Amino acid sequence: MSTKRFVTQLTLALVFAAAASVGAAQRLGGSLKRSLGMAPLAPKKGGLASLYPGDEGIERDPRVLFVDDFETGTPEEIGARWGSISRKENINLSDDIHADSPGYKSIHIARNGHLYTHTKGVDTIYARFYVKFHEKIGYVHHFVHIVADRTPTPWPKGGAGETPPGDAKFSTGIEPTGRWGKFPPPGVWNFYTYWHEMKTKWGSVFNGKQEQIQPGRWYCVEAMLKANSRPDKADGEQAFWVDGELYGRFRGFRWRTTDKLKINSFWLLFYNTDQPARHNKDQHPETRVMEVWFDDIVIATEYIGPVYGKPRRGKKKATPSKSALLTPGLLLPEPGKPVFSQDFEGGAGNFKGGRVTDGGINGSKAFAFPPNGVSVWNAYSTPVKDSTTIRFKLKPLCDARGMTVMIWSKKHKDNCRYRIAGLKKGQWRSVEFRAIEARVGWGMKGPSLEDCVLDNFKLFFEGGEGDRILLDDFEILQ
Ligand SMILES: [Ca+2]
Repeated sequence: MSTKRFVTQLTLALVFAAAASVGAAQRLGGSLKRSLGMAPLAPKKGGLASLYPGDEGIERDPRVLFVDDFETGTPEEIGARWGSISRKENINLSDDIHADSPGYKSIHIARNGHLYTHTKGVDTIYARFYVKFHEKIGYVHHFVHIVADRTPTPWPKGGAGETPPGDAKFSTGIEPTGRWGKFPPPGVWNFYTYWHEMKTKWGSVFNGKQEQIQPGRWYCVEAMLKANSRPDKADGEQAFWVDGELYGRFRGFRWRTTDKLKINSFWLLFYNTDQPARHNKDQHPETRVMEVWFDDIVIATEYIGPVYGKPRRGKKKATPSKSALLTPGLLLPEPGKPVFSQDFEGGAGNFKGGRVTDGGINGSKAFAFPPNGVSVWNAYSTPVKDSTTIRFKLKPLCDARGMTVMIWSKKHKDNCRYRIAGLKKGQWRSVEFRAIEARVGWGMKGPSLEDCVLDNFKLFFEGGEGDRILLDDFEILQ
């Protein structure tokens, strides 16, 4: 067994699990050798960057989705426009820049941290970034990711060791790997990929050209992810370049089962644990300095290539982009009109399994229910669309941390489930999710509520006989 990996993140705490066999690592699609004989993915004279010397004005090209050169704002302001920053205390601006830098500053991350953002949803994405590892870098656990997420949230979601449903998510990481000690740190580049047809639940590895990454040297890295053109066609791809040279191209993927699933998220991640040192048999992990610099990020629908030439006046400052999630309705339709609401002020209505009590939100009434749950039937009926949203508030009066939502689907003749984690005794928690996030099966691996009718709802939890949870402000939005 070896270290491969993926990411789970609950709110801002990174929680990783790891494992997957080397033997299981797949190498799908054409080999690098074969791919070099094919029509080039990138034009000879360079990509979009060659049209904008020094990247000047590249953010105004209609093919460009997102730009940040880290010349504007504090880490906090950068995090606000990206949508999510973690371990802000580990992130600062630096005057360490690459030789072709059209600006003055880069962003520096020590130990652990991330910036996470969203672009409008597309079928093909290219993400170019400059990166430098500290001269004393060790082995890195997780690195930069591109994600297609049907129901995007500002923060990265969990997913370690879980095969994502084909209509909900796929992702690929461009990461340095020591390949189990074969290369000194940080190793060589590879793709680390999660999608519904991966062969192990720990994702799949795709190796490109095995060229040692030199610590202390700046590189221009670009990763491409192209969705399959039709749900039944295995013509998806991924590829990556280092300093403008194609290092790996992999084809033949059926990344998704619906074209409603678009590529829309970019995760500038630097995640470290002591695990990769163990897996790569690093004899001196204590001497390692886990620090990285990034700069000149451009995300587009076409090949970008390294910075080309100089800006007109020697240096420039881009107008940095902001997360597409900050524009309501751009990535996912906003929740529609309420079709049902219940605040328990006038009694329990159709809610069964518990009783109305005091202790609701702001001195109001709430509904207290035991472990075997609360359910509601014959109170509403609405066809499930992408916008269909379920909202409510919960407060455990006991030690229950998690809760399961169960919704019966006539179409699937089965229950769809949705899990709520991280509840805290005595604290109200607002829950909101899309009906299409609920899926058949205990592991939520089956079909979702898409195209079903939402007309019932049940909530239950594990606990003792006297345990109660309060429910308030229940709402279904179209
Ligand atoms: Ca810069």
